[in-house]
Amino acid sequence: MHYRIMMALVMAGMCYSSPVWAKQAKAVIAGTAPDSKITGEVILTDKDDGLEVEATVDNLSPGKHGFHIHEHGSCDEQGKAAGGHFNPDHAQHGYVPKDGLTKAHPGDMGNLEAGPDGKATVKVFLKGASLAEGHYGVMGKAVIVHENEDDFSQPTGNAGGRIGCGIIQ
Ligand SMILES: [Cu+2]
Repeated sequence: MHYRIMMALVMAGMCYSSPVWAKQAKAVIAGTAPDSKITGEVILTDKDDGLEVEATVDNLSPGKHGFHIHEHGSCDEQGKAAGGHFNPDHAQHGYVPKDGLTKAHPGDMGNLEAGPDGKATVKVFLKGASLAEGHYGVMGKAVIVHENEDDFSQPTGNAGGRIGCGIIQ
């Protein structure tokens, strides 16, 4: 009898501790132009207080490229179908690690900076963002790599066209 109660508690504990959402997601980045050689991978890992993002993108032009999460999960029309920045609070544009969610959009990840070899890697923490469903949930949305540098001007950083795109899944 005691054994049965114990097993029931163990089973309940296992169910309770299993998250209903994925702890990790990935966006595979591809160039939006037909002849683009841009490729990349963005790994998003859910932490207690936010989302850790690690990205590697290849075959960029050297220099800085704006890097954001946009609101729609589509890369059609050379990335335009991804819509504007994911911005559930109608906040101003910024950089999450510096500005937080009151002065930045949840997916404002700043810039990727490619070296002379065209390779860029970045690790950024998006405090408050999550893979879980909810106000700051980013699952199914698009990661966009821009043509130009995000200069953090309003409303979206003046980063130009959308040269790379991938959907968070
Ligand atoms: Cu953008």
